[in-house]
Amino acid sequence: MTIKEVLVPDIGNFDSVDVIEVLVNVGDVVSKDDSLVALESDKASMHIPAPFGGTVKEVKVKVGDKVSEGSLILIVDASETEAPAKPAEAEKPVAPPAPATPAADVKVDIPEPTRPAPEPPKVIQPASTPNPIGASAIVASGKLAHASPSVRKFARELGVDLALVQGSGRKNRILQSDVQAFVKNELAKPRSESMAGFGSPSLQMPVIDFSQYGKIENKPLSRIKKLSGANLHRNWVTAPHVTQFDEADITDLEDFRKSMQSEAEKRGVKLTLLAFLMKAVVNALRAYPNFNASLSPTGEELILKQYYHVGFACDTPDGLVVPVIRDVNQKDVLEIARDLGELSAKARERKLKVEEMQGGCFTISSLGGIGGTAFTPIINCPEVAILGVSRSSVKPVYNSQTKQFDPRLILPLSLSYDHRVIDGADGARFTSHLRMMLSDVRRLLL
Ligand code: CAO
Repeated sequence: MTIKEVLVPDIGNFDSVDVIEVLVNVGDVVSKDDSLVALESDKASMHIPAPFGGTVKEVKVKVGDKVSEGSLILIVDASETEAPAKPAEAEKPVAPPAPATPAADVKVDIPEPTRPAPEPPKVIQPASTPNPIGASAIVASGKLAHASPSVRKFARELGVDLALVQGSGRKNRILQSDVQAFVKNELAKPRSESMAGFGSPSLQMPVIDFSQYGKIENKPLSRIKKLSGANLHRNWVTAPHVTQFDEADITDLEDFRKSMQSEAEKRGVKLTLLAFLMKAVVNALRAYPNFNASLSPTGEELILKQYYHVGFACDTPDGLVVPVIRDVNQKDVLEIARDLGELSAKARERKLKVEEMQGGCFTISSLGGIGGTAFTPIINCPEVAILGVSRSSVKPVYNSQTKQFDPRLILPLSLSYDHRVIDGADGARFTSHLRMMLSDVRRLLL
């Protein structure tokens, strides 16, 4: 039997340092460089590695003891085990070289000054960050965690931000078991948010040289097209869309609009159907507040808005923009029409300010001036619904009183909604409400 003592090596200028973890027990077989105890002073924490392999015969320290250079830690029988030294850990932090300690042949392993961790990169976290153990686990908080180097390494391997882990050790020190419990807990959480990105299409389009089939020309996308393209794609992938189609009889409304036209022109305003649609939409939003809402970032709450800012898709030579008319509920149709004219002119002249495109609750996309019978508009997230309007046309509508078909002006409506927030029944109720408002101009102007 070769009995050897393991002493605390030169640990710099530290004296009376706390033993915060004892990592071995009597009877354990240790290899050279295995961590034996963890020490912590006010300024640093460090592990004491085994200077040689052997079997632990006695443990001379316990958690809470204070030790200094030369303090006896263990008695080890070094005769039976000639375990080879483990290769150095790849991720061991770089430590200042410890002075030699001939007396006990022990070196300081990882003197780690308790300095703040390097500033983590700021994460602008999209709601759909894919992360198998929950987004919170990988977002570095920048808080300093109280943990030993080995626990830090363990946490790094799992991608866990230690600042989010509650320590159960002395002085709230984070132990390996705390990290394991944290990961287990994260895995048990509902994955709605963390999995949001997993269903997104990740397949790349094949790269094709179209010139092999004929003459081509490359035309760069405008800045607006690139921006709106990315947003449209995100919205399409994130929100499960359903489109409800309906038709509104706008015969009387159109008569009224035309009768108002000359008066509007005197005021320098072009009174189009869109102004009336805005009024009808706000009325429907009041009746169905879930449409005037956004999902909270956690996906667990609905943020109901008590203001009524309505955006409208505007076709410009550079691409699609969505100016927002504020407080539509407080404006009459002529005021709305004036705003519409001014904002769409600004949009086409590229003079829209950023704030004039922000804060919308709901969007209307009207292709009525161009044509088409129906389409599926893409929701302008984080709004939860959008109304598409196609070209009105005269259709025969059966009149049950006269038992005849009457020619009526019918407006096609296409309401896309986020099915996470709105059920099909409410989608149909919303368009029915719109239809009712638009077919009776008196209600609309109330
Ligand atoms: N049915 C029939 N005619 C309609 C109509 C409808 N639903 N809506 C508008 N019109 C008529 C108007 O009355 C007007 O006729 P007159 O010139 O004879 O008076 C004409 O179409 C043009 O209207 P407009 O476009 O000037 O005015 P608007 O208020 O209807 O629309 C705006 C304004 C900014 C929404 C529109 O110009 C526009 O840009 N539309 C495109 C929106 C778009 O691209 N959406 C797609 C988004 S998804 O990619």
